[in-house]
Amino acid sequence: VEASIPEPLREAWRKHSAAEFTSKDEFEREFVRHIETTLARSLYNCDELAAYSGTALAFRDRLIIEWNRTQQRQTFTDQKRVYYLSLEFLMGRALDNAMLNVGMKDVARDGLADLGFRIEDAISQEHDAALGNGGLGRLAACFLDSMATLNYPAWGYGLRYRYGIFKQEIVNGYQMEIPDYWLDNNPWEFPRHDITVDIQFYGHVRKYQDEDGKVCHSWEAGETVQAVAYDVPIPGYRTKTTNNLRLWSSKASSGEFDFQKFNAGDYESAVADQQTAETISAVLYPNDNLERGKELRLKQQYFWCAASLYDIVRRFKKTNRAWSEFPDQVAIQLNDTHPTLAIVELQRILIDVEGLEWDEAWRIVIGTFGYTNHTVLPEALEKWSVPLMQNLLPRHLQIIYDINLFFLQSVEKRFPNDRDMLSRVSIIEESHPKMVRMAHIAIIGSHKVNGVAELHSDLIKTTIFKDFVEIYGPDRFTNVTNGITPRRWLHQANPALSALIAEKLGGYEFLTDLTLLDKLEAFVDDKKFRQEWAHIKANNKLRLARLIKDVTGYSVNPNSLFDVQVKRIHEYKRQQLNIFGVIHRYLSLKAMTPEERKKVVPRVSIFGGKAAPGYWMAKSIIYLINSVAAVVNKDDEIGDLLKVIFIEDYNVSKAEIICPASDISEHISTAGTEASGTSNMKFVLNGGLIIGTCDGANIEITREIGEQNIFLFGNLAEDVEDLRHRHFYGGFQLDPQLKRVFETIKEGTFGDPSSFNSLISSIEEHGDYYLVSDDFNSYIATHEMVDKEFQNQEEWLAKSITSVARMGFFSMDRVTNEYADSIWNVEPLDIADEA
Ligand code: CR6
Repeated sequence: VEASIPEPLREAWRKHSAAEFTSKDEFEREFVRHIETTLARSLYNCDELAAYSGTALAFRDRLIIEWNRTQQRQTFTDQKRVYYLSLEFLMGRALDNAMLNVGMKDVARDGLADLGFRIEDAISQEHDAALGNGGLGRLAACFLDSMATLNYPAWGYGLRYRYGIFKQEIVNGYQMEIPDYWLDNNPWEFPRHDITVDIQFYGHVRKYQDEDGKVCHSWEAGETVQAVAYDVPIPGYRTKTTNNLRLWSSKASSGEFDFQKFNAGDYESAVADQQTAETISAVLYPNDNLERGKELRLKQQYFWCAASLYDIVRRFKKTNRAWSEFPDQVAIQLNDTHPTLAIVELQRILIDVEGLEWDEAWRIVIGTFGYTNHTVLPEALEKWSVPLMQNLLPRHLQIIYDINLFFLQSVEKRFPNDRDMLSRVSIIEESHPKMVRMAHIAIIGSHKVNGVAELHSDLIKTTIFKDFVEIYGPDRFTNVTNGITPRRWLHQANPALSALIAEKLGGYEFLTDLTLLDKLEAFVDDKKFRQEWAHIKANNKLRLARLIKDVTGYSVNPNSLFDVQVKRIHEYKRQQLNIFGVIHRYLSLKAMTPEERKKVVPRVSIFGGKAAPGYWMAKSIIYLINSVAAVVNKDDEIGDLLKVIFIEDYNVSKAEIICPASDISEHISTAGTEASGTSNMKFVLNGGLIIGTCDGANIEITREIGEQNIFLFGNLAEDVEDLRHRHFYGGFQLDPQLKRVFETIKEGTFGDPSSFNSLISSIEEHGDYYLVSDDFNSYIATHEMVDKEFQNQEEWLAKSITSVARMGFFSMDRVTNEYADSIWNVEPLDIADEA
């Protein structure tokens, strides 16, 4: 507040306050000014990258003006805010999104044309902000877009990784990982060197008595690292609200200790300390649905939670309210268990620093937090070893033990003599070493726990968290089915389709009320509309065919059926089922007469996705796909009838080209393993049909669009356990068609068969945990139906249009409103109604 200018001097400020460009001419002026001053270039020296930067800087100025107004207004009205804590924000590119949200893309296009550039070329210069692995990180990004669009006072908090998810290169069929250094030329962040927090690690706990004789605890640091804030403005679509994403970067703290070393002439070691501190926010862990328990990861988690909470508490304290009002002012959502330490940290601040009594503090904590679970896979449930935690966060471990003690005492009272129950729900797993179960802290310390699709939310209540439902009753648990932002995933990715829909519905209101799409059903039988719809899909396929040519060198026939599976490579997502199916198709084609082949629908099987660098099975799946591609794509007898494509380095900006171009996409996880999936929604919203299992959000998509519009196959979640059991005890029968596929691989048709041994033996010999063999027959049969139905283009188009019309439910805006009403209890604040 000392930095605030006194009232008599403010007139001069107001007179010169920054203004937004509002016309093409003003945009051009801003663009040229940035090129000539900020970038120190000129019209003799302006390439496409500079044109991108100039455009981005012009738009950034607009965003930051709105950002300032939004923050001032939110502070002034002082109502409840939401804080979304996520270790991942998979944002993708920002410029196109900013232009569309602000409503100035046409202005920029014309302005750039005047100055000698194509807007598409400028847009494609931008490096993706890829601070996430997959669906979880992308969900966080969709949240930010939606919260701003709906005018919720909301902040995201995350880590400013120097390296995002690695860049994938395919070399001789194998995945190689290249570091993703993305921060050069990133105009979207504002360093806030004045907003720093000292974060402590290690050390010990000092117990003392205060003047009143109360026993207190103080955590004496062993090491201190500084967190520096970097702010990223988040514009809403056609609203003045511009929210904030605050990312923390680590730096050596300028404490005494370093200076002592420095003065003692130990320059090198002072620099080494600096580097150690900087490694905390250096790199995103590249695992999706897997936790590996590395100390640096725990350091990242605490660093980010502690900095964010310090910031949130500081903001709350400025309001001079009583602590009991904290949950009326602050809602914190935990994106998975990664930020669970925030629960412990808030309790620590309240009792150790602010001097509250335990019970009062704990009521505040529970009122503040909500926890979203994103998986039931056991290998993804976070556990930290007690010795590790003891060493790194000694005071937090004590508090965790106290939380556990009080919790177990209350359970004991309700369920006397049930020792098994106590050991099952305890925060501490009595293993060697003992482990802290983070999900248990997250459940005990939150007022709401939600899953991300109906089946998934049911599963967590009946399996992994069953005991907690007994303890707390069903009200603490709820479902909020995931969604996607239609701004990026329809309007931005598929402008032609968005324009066609707008033409039919009389405007773009559907982008902020996606249920309006249902009006499209009235046009399903409209011949001309169908043709236009088909034409847009054909163009999108051409655009993808160009991308494929660019990145793989293969030419594909754009009239083929485009069959797409793009997502992280994982055994549970079953890309192996897909590629075995492709081999089966290849064998069938080879066995056909030329006459029979004439009736075949040509197909392009398109794959994309990254494997975690240490996940060997996933890497051999990629290698198999590329090995099959190498054989099939040069088989002249087969020609266009089958092509296999692996698009390297699948990311958000590639997804924007791929999703609008699919005829059919694959969402084929073993039933009960995919919590929700969100790309399924993106493909259907863009007029692609899907083939899928009864898993995650596929089930609700089916309910919304109708089962005649989706290709479902495979065993149900309720039968999975039984089947797995039978594989081990009743013997295992390999599906005969899959057997033929395996024989072909073993004969060396796709190169040295030993490369694929573990892939095959996991099914043939090791219990086929993911039920590839059980589902193979129905998978193949369903693909035959796909071929058949694709030949009836009119019917296919009707399905495509009807499905899009019924996708309103999957808007992220519905999701955000549900969280706001049932978990956060926050209201929107439209800054346009300024007093
Ligand atoms: N991997 C789920 O697996 C879900 C997203 C977002 C995932 C996926 O089905 O759609 O979260 N889970 O809710 C985790 O990351 C733990 C994912 O992206």
